[in-house]
Amino acid sequence: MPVLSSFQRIHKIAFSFKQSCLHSVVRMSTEWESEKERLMSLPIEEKRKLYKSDDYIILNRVDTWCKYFVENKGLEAKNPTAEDVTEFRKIKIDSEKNKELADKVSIFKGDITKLEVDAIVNAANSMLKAGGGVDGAIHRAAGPLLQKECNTLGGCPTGEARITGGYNLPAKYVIHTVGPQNGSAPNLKSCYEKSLAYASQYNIRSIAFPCISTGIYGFPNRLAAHIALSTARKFLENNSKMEKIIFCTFMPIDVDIYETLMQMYFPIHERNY
Ligand code: AR6
Repeated sequence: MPVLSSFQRIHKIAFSFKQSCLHSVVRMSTEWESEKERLMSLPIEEKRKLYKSDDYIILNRVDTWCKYFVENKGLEAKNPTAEDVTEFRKIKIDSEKNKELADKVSIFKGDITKLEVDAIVNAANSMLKAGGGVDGAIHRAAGPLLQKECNTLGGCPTGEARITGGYNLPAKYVIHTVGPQNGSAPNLKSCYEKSLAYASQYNIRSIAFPCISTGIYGFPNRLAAHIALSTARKFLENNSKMEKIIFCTFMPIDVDIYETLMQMYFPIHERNY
């Protein structure tokens, strides 16, 4: 056995320490990467066994806006205010597409983590660290590997979006977007645009949005709904591959606002506003 000098011994210890650090970094990143890859290729029946709860909701159990409108009598009596009409008139809609698009949007009342869609959007913070509200619910349902993947992304600025796997969620992907805390309408619009911009690259045909920024970040609910609906309307007019955009309303106030404003942005009957 060769006799090592003290310099060689120190060098050897330092080398093996470096190797073990490298190994643990590689092992940590491999854990979420390989699980993400495995889940993406699992047959749906196998994947369903991993969901945290059995009460997941498949896409065609979420009524289209058209069906919702017909089945919920009395929605027509919900009239927009004069300010709603002014806000709505800021975009020009292609009314030829009204009928087609009314089948491509939905209001869903409840927990976004239950939806088996291609992507759900998370109202995240700029550090992409699990917080409260919908963010907390998504991280709890997805499991700890979601945070591990988020940790590799280097955060996300306000108005931007980042995409990760959905892990134990019924949704294939989570798109994390950071809403404004100062009421900035352009930043909120950008959250919706940047989230939708992932659709073509990741072949996302169905996506569900919570009411971004309207909880802890305090954005006014009604203006937030106008921004969500107008951005979704313009996106759908120009992207025929998107099959379903779901507006996930969790609070009664948002249900009421969306039921009113959807009638302008996605009219079922021709009405001029
Ligand atoms: N499913 C759908 N919507 C939900 C759920 C759920 N399970 N839980 C809450 N909401 P918020 P923000 C609704 O506060 O305002 C976090 O700590 C909620 O009722 O979740 O963008 C992040 O880490 C409201 O309508 O998001 C950030 O620090 C909407 O989701 C910060 O909060 C958004 O409320 C982001 O604040």
